[in-house]
Amino acid sequence: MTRRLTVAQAIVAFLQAQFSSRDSQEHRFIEGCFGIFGHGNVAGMGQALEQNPGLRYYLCRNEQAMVHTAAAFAKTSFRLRTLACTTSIGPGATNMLTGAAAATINRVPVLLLPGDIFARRNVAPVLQQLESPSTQDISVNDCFKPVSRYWDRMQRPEQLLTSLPEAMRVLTSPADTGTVTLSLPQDVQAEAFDFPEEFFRKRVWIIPRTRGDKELLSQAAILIRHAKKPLIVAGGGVLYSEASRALANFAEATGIPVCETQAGKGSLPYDHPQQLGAIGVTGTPGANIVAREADLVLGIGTRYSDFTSASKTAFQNPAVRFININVAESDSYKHAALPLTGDARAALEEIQSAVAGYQVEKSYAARIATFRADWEKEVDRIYAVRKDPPLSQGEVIGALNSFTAASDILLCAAGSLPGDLHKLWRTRQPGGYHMEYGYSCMGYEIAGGLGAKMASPNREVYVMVGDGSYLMMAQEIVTSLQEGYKLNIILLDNHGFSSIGGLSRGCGNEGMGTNYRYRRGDKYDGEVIPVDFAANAASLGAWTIRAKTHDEFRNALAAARKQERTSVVVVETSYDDRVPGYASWWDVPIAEVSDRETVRAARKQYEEARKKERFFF
Ligand SMILES: Cc1ncc(C[n+]2csc(CCOP(=O)(O)OP(=O)(O)O)c2C)c(N)n1
Ligand SMILES: [Mg+2]
Repeated sequence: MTRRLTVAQAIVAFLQAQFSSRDSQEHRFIEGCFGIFGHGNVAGMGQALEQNPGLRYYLCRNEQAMVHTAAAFAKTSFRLRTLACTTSIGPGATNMLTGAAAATINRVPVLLLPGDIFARRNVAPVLQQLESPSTQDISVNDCFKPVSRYWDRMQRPEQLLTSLPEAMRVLTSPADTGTVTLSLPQDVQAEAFDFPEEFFRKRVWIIPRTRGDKELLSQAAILIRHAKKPLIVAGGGVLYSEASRALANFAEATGIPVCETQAGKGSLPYDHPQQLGAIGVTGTPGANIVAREADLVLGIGTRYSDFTSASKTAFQNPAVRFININVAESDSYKHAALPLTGDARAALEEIQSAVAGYQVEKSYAARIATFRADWEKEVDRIYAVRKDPPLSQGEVIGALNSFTAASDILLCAAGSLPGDLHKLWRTRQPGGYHMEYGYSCMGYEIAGGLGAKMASPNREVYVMVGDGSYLMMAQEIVTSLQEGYKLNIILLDNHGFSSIGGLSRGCGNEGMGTNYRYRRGDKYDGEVIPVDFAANAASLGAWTIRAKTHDEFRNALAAARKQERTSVVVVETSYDDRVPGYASWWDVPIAEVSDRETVRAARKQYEEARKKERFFF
């Protein structure tokens, strides 16, 4: 039995039949397909999607944004589902590159279907085609290779029969997942073929809870039993594995404190007795001091990015050893760790029985409790700041945190907000804190908020976005209105890049190019350029309100919550008022020579700090 379909029709039919399953919970894996049409896909993928609404089509406003939306949808779904994205050839395709990189770096599945130049070539160069004098076997879609975990080009219809299952394997593989790019030449999309009927049969991809090696597990148990100052670093893998309960059980039974990376934040509620909060460059004093002294670090589902490892200065105990629980072997072996390659939940359950009876010493437990209490006081202090307008960012975070419900989702990506939120946000439920900080991509916020809301329509989604990020990509407000998904957007207007301005000054410079001011001669030190963000968002159709004082901000939140459509609260915040860093460091190389004394001084400090960077063998 065969079914005669075009390549595009076959893709649409195949994707509808793919399901994922974990712990016997089944989900349709590809929930729909975003896309912007052009000559590279309108007659192929566009035709197929129009003819077969079983794979729901979503129109967005920008191709980069739709990849962020798909990634946020997948992240909110703990990687058990995602969305596909179709584009025309050329600029439509390459607009997705940034989103592709972000998804791969964050280890979340997205399926990209960019249109491509003619396989048959005779009419080349077509509009928007990249020509190369050395080969005809190249197009702009080759740029996706390094940012995809799987990349393929469909030159013949029957290639789908081997390529689509491979795409699904990668997308549903906890270890390999990321961006999958299937490049679709526009003539091939429209070509018919007799596909075997079984190809379209329902297929369930079981997402395994892989278990680690027994011998390594017993060695890990010995290391834990001998540890005096153990620390758990909870990364995104804890959430993706839905291992929060297992982590809480293990931490409670052993007393081992837990700190969290950006992706892992919310693994435990903020008020859990073993919760030490954020670790690393944007970490809390307790987590960073405990990390510095730890003799055993149990990293769970973490990639140990430089923000977590404080550029390899976080772990200073000369005798420190690592045990890494991770689905990806390349992560579980990091820092010369004892590798427990496998699923976080499965490994935690196994290791808990292997160390039954072990508990940290009372003095260590008491120290953890003190760090926790001190930190809660510090958060209360920052939340309680009351400034005349412009408000401090910390107080805006505090006001929003106390306004939101436990089940709400806070979403953010770039600027000075991620650091402040990592430290200050009191997360109450797994998934309540959604930070894209693998790529920290300006523009992810509103597009990502849409994906989170599509995945969790019953939870309120709060998007915090800086004025810089907003100006880069706000257009998906229109898509949220079109689809009837309400976002609560909080726009913090500090007239520029507070984060990078601070970084520039920290490197001994003056923050050139980080303020939104008029040019005066060589410098941007004229008046602030007035941008009416509320009018801008209103023009896109959002309900908008401006807030200047603390009370106005709280009232605005309450009014925005009552709205049925996407709302934007615009609040002016101080550019210079920053939440401090606590007991950590980040390696940003400073000019080795300069005629500025401030740069030379910063370089001197930098060279000193770098001495703490470690290798682990
Ligand atoms: C796409 C992209 N371009 C550049 C950067 C580098 N960068 C990081 S934060 C930032 C400024 C963000 O400005 P804004 O959103 O206003 O946040 P603020 O720093 O003021 O808190 C820049 C340019 C980035 N992360 N992403
Ligand atoms: Mg800003």
